[in-house]
Amino acid sequence: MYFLCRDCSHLDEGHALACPRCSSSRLIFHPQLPTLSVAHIDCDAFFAAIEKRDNPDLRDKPVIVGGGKRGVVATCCYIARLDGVRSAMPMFKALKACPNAVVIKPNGQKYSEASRQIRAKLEDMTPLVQMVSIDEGYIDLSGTMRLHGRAPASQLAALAREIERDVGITISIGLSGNRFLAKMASEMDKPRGFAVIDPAEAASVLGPMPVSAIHGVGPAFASKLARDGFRLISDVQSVDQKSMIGRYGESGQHLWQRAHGIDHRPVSADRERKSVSAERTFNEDISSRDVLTDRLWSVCEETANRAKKHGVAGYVVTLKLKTNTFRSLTRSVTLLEATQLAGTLFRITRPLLDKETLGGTSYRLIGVGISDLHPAGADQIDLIDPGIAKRAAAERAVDKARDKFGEAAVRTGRAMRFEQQRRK
Ligand code: TTP
Ligand code: MG
Repeated sequence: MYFLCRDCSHLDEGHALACPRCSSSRLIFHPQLPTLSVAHIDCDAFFAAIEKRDNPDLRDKPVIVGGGKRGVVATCCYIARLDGVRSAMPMFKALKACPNAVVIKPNGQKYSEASRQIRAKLEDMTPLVQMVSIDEGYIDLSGTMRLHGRAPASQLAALAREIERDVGITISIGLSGNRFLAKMASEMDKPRGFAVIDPAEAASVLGPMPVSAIHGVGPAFASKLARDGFRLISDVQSVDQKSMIGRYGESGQHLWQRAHGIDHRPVSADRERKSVSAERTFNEDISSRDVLTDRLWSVCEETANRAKKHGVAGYVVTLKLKTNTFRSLTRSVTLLEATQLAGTLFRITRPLLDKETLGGTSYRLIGVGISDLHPAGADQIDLIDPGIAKRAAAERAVDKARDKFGEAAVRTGRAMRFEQQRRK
């Protein structure tokens, strides 16, 4: 057994109760501490933590960060979470659950600055850093032992202390051998956590968790799995890979692999291109859901075309809207497999748009983007809809025809309706 002291980074063999160097009792134990090198870092209650840092009076109070009375909760501190407040909850509901919460409007500039500071600290350790959102990222510290004179686990403990000291907020760290397991680990011990999963123990650690704990398994797929008897990850582990492929195609294969802790995605520091997107500002503000849905389709096609041109696919799909009062909002969904297909982008973003058009708000801009980019594989499959393989083939056939005969060679019904409206 090995232990790591989170207060002085000392890593040694044994079963100490307190650190022999600094007497701290903040120790973690794991036999693979000296060897594992892929980590996921996620800030705790990020926006709320920054607000507490900047106003110490808020320290012991429940804090919610979000927009006005009609808005939603962006995040809240862990004190407010005790009352059941959660991200994306309507503000009126959050205030009902936690009436004495202090509500603060988001200050994007401050959060971006903290995010930049954190990224810089990670990049001081290795260039293999991949930030996937404003407050989380992956780092692959393989081969850095000699350069830094200590194991990745020790470097990460030091990183957490440095971020507390210099940025003024806490992070949670998950250490493992691949991205998926590192992310699962970082969620296990939040806040101010440090958890380790050795890929060899993945099956037993993941087994008791619900299938929905696997990133990319959305509510629709989870309920389909439940109907088929797959509620826990151990249910997926109990069948062989072939039968999962038989039931759900490539989606079944990916699910089976994740259930066994397998993830071949590398931590890729793609510094050149972080995202691909397309957006459109309207001549007149639009509140009709149907019209917005048509515009959504055309930005999905444009984004997909750009992604195909660059040969990339993205794991995160983002819908962007700007209201007639210039309020910007973004909604993101993470997929289990990267996509570059317009059909998938549309299926993912349409329900997000539907939610935002419930109140009859007028919008002046719509956009769709993909991020967490990777080189596109031959076939991008996502778990939400196993029928994707057929549609992917159809979409590629359309692309081929367009390459050969020009853009107008193949037009979807939706795009034609859009053009007819524009002509009118
Ligand atoms: P998260 O990392 O999902 O949440 P968090 O950092 O607030 O809390 P946790 O300790 O559980 O990691 O998201 C990072 C920030 O992104 C969050 O502070 C606010 C913002 N955000 C939104 O604006 N809307 C959302 O729906 C979510 C989930 C996050
Ligand atoms: Mg976070």
